[in-house]
Amino acid sequence: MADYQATPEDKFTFGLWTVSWQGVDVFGGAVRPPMDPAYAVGKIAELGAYGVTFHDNDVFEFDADDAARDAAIGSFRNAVESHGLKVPMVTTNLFGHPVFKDGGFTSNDRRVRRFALAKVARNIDLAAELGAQTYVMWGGREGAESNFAKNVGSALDRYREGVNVLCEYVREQGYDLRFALEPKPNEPRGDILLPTIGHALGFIETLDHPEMVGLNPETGHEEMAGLNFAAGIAQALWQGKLFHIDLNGQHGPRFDQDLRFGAGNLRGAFNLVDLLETSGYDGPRHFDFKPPRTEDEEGVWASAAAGIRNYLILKERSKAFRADPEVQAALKRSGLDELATPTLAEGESLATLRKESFPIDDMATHGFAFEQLDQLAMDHLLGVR
Ligand SMILES: [Mn+2]
Repeated sequence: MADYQATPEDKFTFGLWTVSWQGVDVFGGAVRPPMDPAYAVGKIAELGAYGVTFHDNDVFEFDADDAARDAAIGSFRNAVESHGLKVPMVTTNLFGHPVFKDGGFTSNDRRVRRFALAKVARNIDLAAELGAQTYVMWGGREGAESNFAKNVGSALDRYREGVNVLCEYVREQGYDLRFALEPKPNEPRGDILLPTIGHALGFIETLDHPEMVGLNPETGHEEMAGLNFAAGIAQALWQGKLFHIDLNGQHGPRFDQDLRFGAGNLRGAFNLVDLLETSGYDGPRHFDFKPPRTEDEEGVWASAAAGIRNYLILKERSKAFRADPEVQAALKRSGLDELATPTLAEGESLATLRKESFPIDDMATHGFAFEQLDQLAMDHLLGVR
């Protein structure tokens, strides 16, 4: 049995907020003590990770003065450097403090919107200083509980204004940084703006610099909306917009479970790893999960290690699936290569098709053998082939 040990080349990264989550939820308080960021960085490095990511207020308090902020960043930075980790992505907490109760970029209170943009800009400077290339925007509070509370058109105008202003700032500063929007349908708001991959892709095309903005989709967020995550990721890749990805586990449409990657929808996880590993995606494999409140610190690290382990197992299963001659024959029988062939040949037009005589009976009775193909995938996933 392989040991599924990660190396930095696997590009696994962890949010600082994942392993240091104290378990505060809507029904209960903290179940675990605070975790020093520098300590968390060391433990993440031990897992064989490539890097660590953070929200500004994972490292320093919302109301930290300059001296406290600098000291906290210095301690975090020392830990990152001494363990040879990277900081490929940084993000902003625009959801925790009461001022953000109606959102950051789209709060009905203009003062809050102005404050939010200033907060992000300051943290973008830090992200650039630490060498991050992706800046994630999760607008968890950008939304409403009731429709009359928010004019969606105006809110999207303000969202776009905010992203445009920040893109302009990055260009002015000459930072090598792209933005990645993270869709989520609900929670903490009743309804969140840009709720799915598709909504966010549509929004990006309206920006001043759409080339600077892509996506950071999260497994659980798409599955909360009842969507097929791997299929959404495939479209994001097709549009050149998969800038980053949040891996975790979810059991269908319900509250955001943030389970370790591989828990919940295992078939979906297999489809996703197979897609990422065969698509040429070379960005971080970023874990954004919450070790359940039942776990002590040992359980936290077991949960973190298991996400990596599950990814590597599924990667191995995907390789075996793709290398199996029976699978290759099944893919051909199912017409995958034919789908990759343009519908019209060079020089043909609709007029060609309108003159063509089609074998309707044969087309109607032709079976696609998708079930045989899918069972081969199941056999590989279950390890019986
Ligand atoms: Mn989540």
